[in-house]
Amino acid sequence: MLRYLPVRKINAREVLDSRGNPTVEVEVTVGEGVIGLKGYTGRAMVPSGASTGKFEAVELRDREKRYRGMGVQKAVENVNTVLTDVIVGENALNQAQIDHLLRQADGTANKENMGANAILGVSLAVARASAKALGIPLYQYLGGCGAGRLPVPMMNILNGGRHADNTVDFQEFMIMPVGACCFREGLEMCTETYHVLKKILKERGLSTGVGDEGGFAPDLKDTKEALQLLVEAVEKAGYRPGEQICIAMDAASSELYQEDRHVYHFPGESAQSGKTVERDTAEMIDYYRDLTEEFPIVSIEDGLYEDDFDGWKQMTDALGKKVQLVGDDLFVTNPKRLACGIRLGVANAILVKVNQIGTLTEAMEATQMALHAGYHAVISHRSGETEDCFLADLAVACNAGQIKTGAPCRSDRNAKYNQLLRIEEYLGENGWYRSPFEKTLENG
Ligand code: 2PG
Ligand code: MG
Repeated sequence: MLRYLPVRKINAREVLDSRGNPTVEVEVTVGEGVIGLKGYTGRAMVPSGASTGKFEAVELRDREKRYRGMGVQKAVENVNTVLTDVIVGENALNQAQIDHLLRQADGTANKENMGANAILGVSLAVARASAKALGIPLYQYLGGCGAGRLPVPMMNILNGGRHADNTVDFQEFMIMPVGACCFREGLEMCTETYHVLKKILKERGLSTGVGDEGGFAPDLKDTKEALQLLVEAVEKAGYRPGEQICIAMDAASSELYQEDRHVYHFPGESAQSGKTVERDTAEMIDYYRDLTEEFPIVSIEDGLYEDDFDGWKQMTDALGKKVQLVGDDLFVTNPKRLACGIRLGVANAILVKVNQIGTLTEAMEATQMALHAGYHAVISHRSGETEDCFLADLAVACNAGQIKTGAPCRSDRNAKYNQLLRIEEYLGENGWYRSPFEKTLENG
């Protein structure tokens, strides 16, 4: 049995992400020199957000002239010097210890010294190299023989907020193929709907240009118009809304929140209607109730401000039995913030983004904590992505049941869907796909 798989070499470089911003890529070589083993190299690339939560681990940027301050040469250097010194010689099979050492080398709670982008690159590449050395797929290395649940996609086909330059205030309008028999069929259903939506927009003279995550970004009157378009596209694609395909939204409401006045300002809706549109916490909750009564919405992410645990509690009490309430900026994949939310009965699901917390171990801990507490977990991309599809394997490894990774458009998004198609094929009869809302929907 292979017990010791030493890390031999680490090399980081600056590459580009899907938005044309620099990001960190790390290669880790393990095993060289151990009798009977050759060297195996694992590579990982780090994603990057736009609507970043204020409690996220720190993404280190150079803030120099090149790349308009967005360079990551300091993070790259941190990997190639300090982090390499700490990790070379360590056992790659002990991911928890690797991640512990990385955090220790940084020494801060939010990873601001080394940069979470530097730390995460090493953490993920170590896992990839280990899986390679063992000759097993990444999802199996991470999740063991119990890993087999293909996630239901939460597919963002209409973009707004910080991800597009249109008048749609909420950030993401997504479709979920809950009635599909398997992942492959779910992907098919969503992709057909996506193309139908494009046709509808075109016929109405609306823009078919896409936002950062590949969803369309037309100028619309308000949220209801976006939801109506989704329902229409689902129907015209030949599916039953609310039964075969449901709707999920990411309000990303921290972006709309005015801290000084405790209200949510809707700039697009205001511009379209010619009067200022603002909603306070109670009005936001009423608004969501109204929307969920009118449309087949099963999930709302970041419905309220990232630090308003009281408001979140009210929203959970009001809507939590009927709708999945996902904490993204609220929990920032941080086991400590999630534990607090679980204790208070706040939200009922977590969005898991590996770069929000900065190590694989902590991201997996947050996912397991959520699932054990009866919360849902959605494994998620960032709006700035790369061709790396680590999160597809992670979703299956954790049996999370849901993945959020954009529209079926742009290779950075499709890389994840394509990897899930492969995994479903590898798993064969050991793979399974089921709606995360089965019980909720049955119980009404
Ligand atoms: C979100 C994400 C991903 P960003 O808010 O959920 O869709 O966006 O990566 O910009 O934070
Ligand atoms: Mg979000």
